[in-house]
Amino acid sequence: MLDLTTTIGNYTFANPLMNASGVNCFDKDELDAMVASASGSMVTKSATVKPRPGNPEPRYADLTLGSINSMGLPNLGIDYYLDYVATYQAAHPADAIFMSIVGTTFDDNIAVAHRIQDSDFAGLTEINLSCPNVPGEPQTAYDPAQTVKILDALFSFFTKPLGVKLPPFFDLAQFDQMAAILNRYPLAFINTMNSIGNGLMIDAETDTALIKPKGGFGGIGGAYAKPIALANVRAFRQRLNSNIRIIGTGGVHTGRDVYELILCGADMVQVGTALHQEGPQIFARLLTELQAEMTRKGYTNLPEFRGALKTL
Ligand code: RRO
Repeated sequence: MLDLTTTIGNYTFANPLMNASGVNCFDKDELDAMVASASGSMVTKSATVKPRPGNPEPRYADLTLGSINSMGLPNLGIDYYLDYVATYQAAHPADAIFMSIVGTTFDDNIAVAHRIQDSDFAGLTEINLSCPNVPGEPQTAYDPAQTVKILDALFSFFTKPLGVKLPPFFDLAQFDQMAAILNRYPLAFINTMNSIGNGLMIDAETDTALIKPKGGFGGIGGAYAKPIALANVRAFRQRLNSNIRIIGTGGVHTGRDVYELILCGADMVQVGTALHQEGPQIFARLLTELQAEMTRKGYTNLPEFRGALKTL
């Protein structure tokens, strides 16, 4: 029997798989489908203080090797998700889940975090510092000073387990700089990475951008993202304090993809584009494939190969 359990802080999960925020987690029906799936946990859609309709459609497109989206943070508001997780916790007291929160301003980030702090939510909170799709708003974590300002403010009052969702970084100096900042805080985890912001895809017949918002610019996910996600997980694992866990997200379509993110140092693994395309039954397939890969390599649990990437 293989042991797929994994931990973040004091929480243990039956397996490392979960959805990426934004996929299959908008409302009760989608979240209930996650509960019914083989995933080890789940996260709710990034929630703002008030509900938001998001950007005009079309705002998502499937691509040959992934997806492009500019959803624009459509969500039902923090109260909706707090209600959902309260009901969930009452029914599943032993099973931890994640709530994702986000603000489009500094004050809103703090306000929405206060709502979680003041609630009975007993799971893990992920603050999204990397939404690429709100017109006029930069991705917070690309601004080190703003990141410090938000984390300073959050940790002045937030006492529940907290992690940050990061955008992809591309330069080793950026990894050094961001890891040095993150290591200053009692973070339970980081989640790397969000979609690759502000890509552009064009319809070959009509020469038109595939999605409507922001002149066609949107976040790229799926197979396009995998090598960048592997590098981000690896680079942060090499730089972060060992007690900061890593959720690896980007380009997971097979059990081998899950295995490789763990090989780079991931403690949990999220599925975005492929979950959107295949539905929550993907988790059972990924678990079967992950177990087959572990058996092929002679491993019986995740710590045996976590971070064990070989280099030449
Ligand atoms: O809602 C979105 O447009 C969105 C968000 Br908040 C995010 O963090 N990442 C993404 O690809 N889309």
